[in-house]
Amino acid sequence: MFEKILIANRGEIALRIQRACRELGIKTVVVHSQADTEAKYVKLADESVCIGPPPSRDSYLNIPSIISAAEVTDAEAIHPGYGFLSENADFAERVESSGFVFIGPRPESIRLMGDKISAKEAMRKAGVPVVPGSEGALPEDPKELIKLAKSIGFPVIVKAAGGGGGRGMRVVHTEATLLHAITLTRTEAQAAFNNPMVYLEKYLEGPRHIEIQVLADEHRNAIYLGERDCSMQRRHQKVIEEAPAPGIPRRQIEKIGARCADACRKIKYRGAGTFEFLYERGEFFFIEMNTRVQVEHPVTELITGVDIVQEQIRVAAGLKLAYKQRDITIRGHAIECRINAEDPYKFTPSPGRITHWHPPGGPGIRVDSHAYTNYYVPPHYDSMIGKLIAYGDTRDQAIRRMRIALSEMSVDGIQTNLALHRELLADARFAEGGTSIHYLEEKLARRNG
Ligand code: MV4
Repeated sequence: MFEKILIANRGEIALRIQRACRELGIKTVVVHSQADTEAKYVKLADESVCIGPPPSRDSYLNIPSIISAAEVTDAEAIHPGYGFLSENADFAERVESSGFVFIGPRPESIRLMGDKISAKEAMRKAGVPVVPGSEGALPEDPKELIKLAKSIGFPVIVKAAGGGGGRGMRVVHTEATLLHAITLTRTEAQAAFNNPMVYLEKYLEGPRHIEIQVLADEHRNAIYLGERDCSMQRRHQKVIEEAPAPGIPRRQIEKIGARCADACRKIKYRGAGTFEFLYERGEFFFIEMNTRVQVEHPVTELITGVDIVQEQIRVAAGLKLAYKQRDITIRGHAIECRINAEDPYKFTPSPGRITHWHPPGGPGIRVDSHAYTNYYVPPHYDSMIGKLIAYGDTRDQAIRRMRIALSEMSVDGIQTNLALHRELLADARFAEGGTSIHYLEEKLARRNG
């Protein structure tokens, strides 16, 4: 096992990774920008290195500075967290060629999944059901494009191979608008991702976003840790996640989960990963794979008892997963509310000093946050300041515990989305479970007239 790990991230996930390291007896180095120098989670680390000015580009995305920090502190491995450099194959490669271990998949796996066309192709070949659509990149010939779209059936969606997470896509309802949409998406994709490749899919109009968590080691072991329902989102930002997904038969999860684990073995995947699916009319359709630990990993940890970050570290060190599939049982229900520093109506960031931070507690409550009274939320980064996670024997109990937690919690000095969470936890359709990816935006539109 490693003696010392460098954490190339900030905020709650930097603290989460520190906690995993500490439990494994590993020393930690945190790199930070000038905007995060005073944060308590930085002081909690065994060592810290300032790697640059506040803008991410100059600090958390600065590859040479991060590698130098690992060199001067004698760290053996680098954990990238989520966001920033976590899914940058070039970074993973530079980490390894500099003699450090990248805590994540091999660079080839990151690259394979980073290109959404090759990811889909690999998954289709590995027996994972994918959204119907074009096989590979689109041809140039307009006649062929129209023929292809017609064979898929309108509405279709044009997606950029270099996109993902909602970037670089366009829905097309009619033949008349198809060619222009493809041209536009190609141009945008070239500008945004330096890759003009686009592909076509059948557009699913009211799906749920269900994802499967997997873990794999270098000894041909791969397991799935059940699913998460991440349908409650606004503008591709998840707001509430939960596990298990309400109303989906267990045997169907077991079938798709086994396919995902199998695919991991086939592509020789290593580390934690998430298979993203759209779920509509009782069917799963693969769209993308994420090759990092995700924000919402705690709901899976609570229903399985597996520490996902510790497993990431174990498998990166070349050890076997601590679990076989038969060791994994799903117990209870967990819900996560993402707490953001933002305007409750306009959803614009609301950075500033937290004059009063009162987190909730009690049975079944977990708070993953680096915030505290007097913490200054810097304006340079994501507005998420923490996650409130409730666990219960049943979904009903998790909801009741979350409602209580939200009523106890208070944050002063900045604006937050706590009121939105209180509203959603009181929503009748949320209480039923199984809302589509459009539910929250439709609810907000109704509320605002
Ligand atoms: C889709 C889709 C409907 N049909 N693909 C958006 C994020 C990216 N990961 C894929 N996305 C979508 N792909 C087909 N064929 C609808 C979305 C989508 C979405 C997906 C997951 C979560 C939230 C979403 C919000 C809007 C659109």
